[in-house]
Order: sequence, then structure tokens, then C-alpha cells
Amino acid sequence: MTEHITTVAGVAVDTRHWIGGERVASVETFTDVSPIDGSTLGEISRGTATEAAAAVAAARAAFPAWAATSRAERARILHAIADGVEKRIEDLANVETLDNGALLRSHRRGVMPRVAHNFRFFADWLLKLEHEDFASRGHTNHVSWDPAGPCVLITPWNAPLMLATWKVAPALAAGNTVILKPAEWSPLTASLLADIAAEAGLPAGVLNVVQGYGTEVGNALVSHPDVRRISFTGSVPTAQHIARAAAANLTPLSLELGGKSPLLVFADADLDLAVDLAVEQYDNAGQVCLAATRILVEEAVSDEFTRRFVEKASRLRQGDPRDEGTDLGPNIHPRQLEKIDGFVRRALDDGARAVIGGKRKDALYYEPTLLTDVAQDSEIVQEEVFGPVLTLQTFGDEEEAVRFANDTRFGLAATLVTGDHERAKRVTARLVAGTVWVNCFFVRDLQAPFGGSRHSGVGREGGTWSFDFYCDVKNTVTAPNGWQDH
Ligand code: TXE
Repeated sequence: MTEHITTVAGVAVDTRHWIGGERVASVETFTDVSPIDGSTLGEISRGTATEAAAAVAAARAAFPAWAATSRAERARILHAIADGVEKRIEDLANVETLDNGALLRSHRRGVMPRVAHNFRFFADWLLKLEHEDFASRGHTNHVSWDPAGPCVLITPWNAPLMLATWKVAPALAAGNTVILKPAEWSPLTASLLADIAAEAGLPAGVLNVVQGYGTEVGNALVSHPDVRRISFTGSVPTAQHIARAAAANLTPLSLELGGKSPLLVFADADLDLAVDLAVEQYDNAGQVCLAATRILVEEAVSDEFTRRFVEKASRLRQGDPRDEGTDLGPNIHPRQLEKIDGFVRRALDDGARAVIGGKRKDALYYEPTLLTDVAQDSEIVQEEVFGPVLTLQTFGDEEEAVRFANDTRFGLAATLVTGDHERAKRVTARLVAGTVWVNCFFVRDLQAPFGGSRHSGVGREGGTWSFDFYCDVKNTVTAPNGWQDH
């Protein structure tokens, strides 16, 4: 064991950057702490503009060869990375849970298998991607997908490896090289991904991982003129900062931001299903961008809905996310807990009533909370809390439901529960949201476009939309018989 290796849940994790196929240490480090018990997980290299420039240079140097690698070979390597992820599901799940506090059982059974699937899906899609040819006035048009160049991928802490690989897999599949900057609150699985990719035969410099603070190394990366794409998942203020930095170089951006999504429960709904879907919003201790945190219930059924909701939510077990029986783990960081508590305190001072919860528990745990008596224009209804805090409002009719649903600055997702399919169609057509779920929640095929409107983001990820973003699409027009008449 060297001083640059930390052992987390029995797994050796390198705390340095991964640049140009080598481990590189920074002079300074930052401490990575587990939200479960505050224990130190490692001293991680704290990148600066120097490492950012080195990573971009490595990605630039590796680009021509990787871009020229056949699609079949790129796909083969992506499948080999997926194999490597599958072999290390236990390691990845254990490390991720210690690092970000999300449930071990969902990392094991849901998240990490999907990480592998992200690579397989985009490898297969790459092989299906059709060049398009069409004739026009005797000329042939040939539309091809060219890789764009070095891509900077900046990711958050709520689903670290899952969200990173949504970006890494299509960027690599399309023939780009990548600099991944994971969130400083959950840096570890990105380092393991670098090991897995190297073992799978990904050439040096094709995937680079730099660690550190957003305001330091992150800022240097998004400001770099040799970067051809920036894909970011995180908060609105950081996205606005990144967009300003990217504007200087006109670097194309994909931004996947937060939400304040509604869950609409109509009187004709299956109420048990509605309650199940509502309680599901506490998953990952509420740290999910898609979470439907505003429950809107038709007046006629609101008392019954609330009664059943309280009954079910009060059975949620909060505790160590490594225990099989736990439903809710801790929130990620003391700063995040302060933020959550601040939102709830201000809402209560403003006249809201806590139907359940409303305060902290021990350490980084926050009680699952449902607030009612909240005004549509209040902070708690308008702003993303990113914790286990839901609001409940009632509506009189469909018109009012749609008005409440659309009345925030976000537009990421919406869920509706109704037994009336005509109503579902009518309401869906009027909702501002990148994804609408009808009588279900969180079902997502990678082929589907994913992203939001308004302050929830710019662009879409998934299937062909990811290739659109990570490629420079080129149209080649060839003259009839190879020559233009002149
Ligand atoms: O996010 P940041 P934070 C929301 C959620 C949460 C809030 C704050 O409401 O409470 O954001 O979380 C990097 N240049 N979401 O402060 O700052 C940073 O290092 C380049 C919603 O942790 O957006 C990290 O890697 N990069 C969300 C990433 O940005 C910079 C998920 C995200 O951090 C940077 C997370 C800079 N100047 C938070 N500053 C979702 N959409 O799911 C920071 N970063």
C-alpha cells in the first residue's frame, strides 16, 4: 500500500488523478468523509489549473487515434468496461455507499448493474448509428457523425458513478476523449472506473479523471479553449457559471439541472398506487433531481390520501444505508443538511404545518417530512430542497392542477396518477416537463430523451440525443458523376 491508496470497505482506491494513463498526485489534498458516520475515507488529490491543463492535453493527444479506431473496436472496449464493472459490482456498491450514503442494496441490485448497462447500451447503439444518404438535384448528400474532441464531464454526488457513466459511455462510444471531474463529496468510484477502463484496454488519455473542487479544477476545465463539449449535471447557479465560462470559447453545453417536479393525484386515481409513488419520493433521502416533491391532490380525496400516506411513510426505516432493512440513509454533507433544515424552518415560520417530520434526527439524518398549508408562491413550493421534504397542496379541478404543476421555474419531470386515460393525455399535453410518467415513476429506458425545460436544463441525454451532442454532424455533398458541370 502506498500513501496514495486508501482502503474503503476493503477496496483499494487510488486517491490521485488519472491523466494520460498515469496516476498523478497534486501537492494539496482534500479530505473525503463518509456521510454515514463522519469517518475519513481518504485524502484526495486536489486538482488545480495545472492538472486541468494536463488532462485536456492528454485528451487532445489521444483524440486522433481513438476517433480513428473502428466502431467495432470501440464497441468491443466499451463492452469490456461493462464486463469489468460487472465483476466489481460488490466493490463499487460498497465504496459508493460509504462515499455518498445511498442504500447499499440499491447500489448492488439497481445502480451498478445499470452502470454496466450504460456502456453496453451505447456500444450497441454506436453500431446501429446509421449514416444518412439522400439525393438532391442529382447530388448525393452524405450525413456522418464525427467525434467532436475532448469532452469535459462534470458530475454530482447524488448518484456519482451512474450519472458519470451516462456521459462517459456515449462520449467514448462516439469517438471522443474525456476528462471526468466527479463531485468532491463523492470522488471514489470515478477512480475505480479509471482502473476498470485501463484493464479493459482503453488506450491512455482516452479517459482522464481529475479530482478536486468545482471552483478550482472544475472552473479551469470548463474555461479551457481546447475543450469541445461540456456536459454537466448539478445545480442551477453552477450551471450558469459554467455557461458563462463556456461562452468565451463557444463550447457546446449539455446541462442537466434540478427540478421541483409535481405528482398530480386525481380523484379517480388508484389511491394506493398514488401513495406508493408519493412515498417513493423519499428515495436516496430525497437527493434525486427527478423527485416529485410537490404532491398535488384533488380536494375530494386529499384527506384519505394524506391518511394513507402518513400510515405508509411512518413505516419507513431510517438508518445505516448498509443495512438491508434501511429505506432512508443520511444526507450527503453537513452543509446540505443545513440547507434542508433552513428551507423547512423558514416554511414552518411562514405558517406551513408538518404532517410528518420537520426536523433533524441524529448526525446527517433528516426526518422524512411532509409540509402542508403552503402557498404556491412560497419558497418551499418554488425551490429545490434536495432532501426528504415534500409539500402537499390540493386542487379543485384539472385547470388548477395544471396551473400549479407548471408554476415554477423548473420543468424536469411530472407524474400523474389517474384512472382516466383521456384526462392523462389532456393533462400531459399541457405540462412543461422533459419526462411525464402516467401511473408510474422513475421508469427510464436509455433510448428515451432525458432532460428538462426552463431552469431544469439545456439539451437531452439518451439514445440518439447523446450522439447528437457528442458528435459534429457533417454533411458531404458530392457532385453528379463526381464532377460539377461548369
Ligand atoms: O452542486 P454543484 P452542490 C442541486 C441541489 C443541491 C444543490 C447544491 O439542489 O442542493 O444543487 O449542490 C462542480 N466550475 N443539485 O453545491 O455545485 C462540483 O465540483 C465547474 C441538483 O454540490 O452544482 C460538482 O462536481 N464545476 C443535482 C458539480 O459541479 C463546478 C445534483 C455539482 O456541484 C463549479 C447535485 C465550477 N465553478 C446538486 N462549481 C441534480 N441535477 O441532480 C462546482 N462545480
